Amino acid sequence: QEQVLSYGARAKLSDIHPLGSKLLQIMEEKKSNLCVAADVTSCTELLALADTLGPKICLLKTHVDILEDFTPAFCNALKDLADKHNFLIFEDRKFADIGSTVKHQYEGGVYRISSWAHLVNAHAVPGPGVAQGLRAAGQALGRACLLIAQMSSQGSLATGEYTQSVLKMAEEQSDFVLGFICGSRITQKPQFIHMTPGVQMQAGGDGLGQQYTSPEEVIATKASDVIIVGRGILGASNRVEAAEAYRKAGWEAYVKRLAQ
Ligand code: 5BU
Repeated sequence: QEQVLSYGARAKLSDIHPLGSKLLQIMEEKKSNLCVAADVTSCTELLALADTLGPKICLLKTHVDILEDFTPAFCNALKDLADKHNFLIFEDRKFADIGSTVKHQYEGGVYRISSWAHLVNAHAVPGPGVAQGLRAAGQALGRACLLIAQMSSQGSLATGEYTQSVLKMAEEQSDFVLGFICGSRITQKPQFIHMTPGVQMQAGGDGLGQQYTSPEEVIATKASDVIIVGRGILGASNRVEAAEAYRKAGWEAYVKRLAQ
């Protein structure tokens, strides 16, 4: 029987990435393994979400390129809210090019992602250079990345041997890769943090390929660490109440898994 370590115990592991340790500490302190996917198109609405849901979440996930009124001031405001409510910011950019190009995309352009996002993610398709390019811009800033080992969408090609190769790539660059986007735990190494999108209380999909699994299934059965929830919360009439329901469900599933 495998030993399931608490988030707090994992935060103290000697070979954990400092940002991974920080995230696990936040999760333990706030009793939250909830990441909100803040998929709205206005900066004002996004900041309001960050302020109201901030106390309930460990992580806020953005798609900065869907904002219609992006300004650099928005990034500073978001950073302030992350400090105020003690959560980290994860830009779901899905970098997928050669190292040199992703380095530019990460630190430059209009968004200057490395200056405000604690975490980003990348596809492993280009090979190890994608993480090397990100590391060249992000490591000195204390940033880290997640590799996409599996996707929640129907017919995803990221399965089987591909997923295993992503794991190997992460192990070889664990000074910058602190975990995965995946549907279920892919390694028992407690240093790696597993995050799962495609989460709603009710099973189903969105008609465009998204497939949903419940918080309970994702955390207690699939042994992931973090639930990523967008429309399950954004589509509710009371978003704060919905976020609290997901936080509670995710946390109870974690407590159940710890007791197994
Ligand atoms: P939803 O509204 O809970 O379906 O939103 C899911 C979010 O997670 C959305 O921002 C997606 O871009 C993101 N996502 C995903 O759904 N599946 C994946 O495999 C990856 C990201 Br990687």
